[in-house]
Formats: sequence, C-alpha cells, structure tokens
Amino acid sequence: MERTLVIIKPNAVQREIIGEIISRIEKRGFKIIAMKMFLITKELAERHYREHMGKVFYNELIDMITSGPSVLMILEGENAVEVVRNMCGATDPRKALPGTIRGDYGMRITQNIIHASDSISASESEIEIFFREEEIVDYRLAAEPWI
Ligand code: 3AN
Repeated sequence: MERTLVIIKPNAVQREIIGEIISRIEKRGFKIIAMKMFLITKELAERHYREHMGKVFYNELIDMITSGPSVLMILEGENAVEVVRNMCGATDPRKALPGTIRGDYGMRITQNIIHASDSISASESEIEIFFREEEIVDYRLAAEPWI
C-alpha cells in the first residue's frame, strides 16, 4: 500500500470546503491514517517547498501556506500518489479539468486549494516533515480489503 501526504491549504480552510475535499477522498476509497489541523510555520514551509527556493513565486508560496491553518492528512491506498494527484488536477486551477478538486474549487495558482505529494520519495520526506510516527493510526476499515 502506498502513502501520500495531502495538505488542504489555508485558502480552502477559509472557503469552508474542508469537508467536501475530505469527503471526495474518502469516497474514492482512500484510508486516512493521520489527520490534523495546524498553522504551518515558516520553518516547516521552507523545508516543504525547498525545491522552489529562488523561484519568482517562492515568497508568495511561503506566505500563502503560512497565512492560516491548513489540514494535513496521510492517505493510504493503491497507487495513492498518482491517483490523488489526478484527483487534484493541474497545478494551475484555470487549466484543471472540471471534476478535479482544483478544477472545481480554484481559480488562482498560488491559492490552488490542495497539495499532494508528486512521488513516493516526496511523500516519504513530506510525511517526515509534518508527522511523527506516533501520529499515524494503525486500524482497519470495515470495507478492507475491498476498497
Ligand atoms: P503541484 O502542487 O501541482 O505539485 P508545484 O510543486 O510545481 O505544483 O508547485 C508547488 C506550488 O507552488 C503550487 N501548488 C502552487 O501553489 C505554487 N506555484 C507553482 N507554480 C506557480 C507559479 N507559476 N506561480 C505562482 N505559484 C506557483
């Protein structure tokens, strides 16, 4: 089973659409194995977005992700990284297809509603940035192993 990190970004929290996003994820068949709401600090944001350092949008990106609370989740499921990325849609919400999370809820690239790990190695390092091992919950869903 693959794991992926999802961040419901501060603008989505402000828009009061956390529930809708989580609902889509649950209905698709992912298992949420960790979840918390907190205000991402500048230090954590800089670690998370280190590959974008120096880009023109870097400061805007750090300011946005630290502007208010985010909801962070670790999801587990088959091909979780790829499937969740597909659910998110294109980075620029204006190019994201209807039916994707960004395509249905977003208009601005900086405020693109959701982050999801783009590879298995990224998911491992992102999970380590935001979660402690003891925050990950080991349980079975009634629907397993059929979901
Ligand atoms: P994704 O989140 O789809 O993996 P990345 O990793 O290329 O996209 O970019 C990380 C974040 O940086 C995006 N979610 C978006 O908020 C922001 N971003 C990416 N490209 C731009 C851009 N050209 N202008 C402003 N913000 C951008």
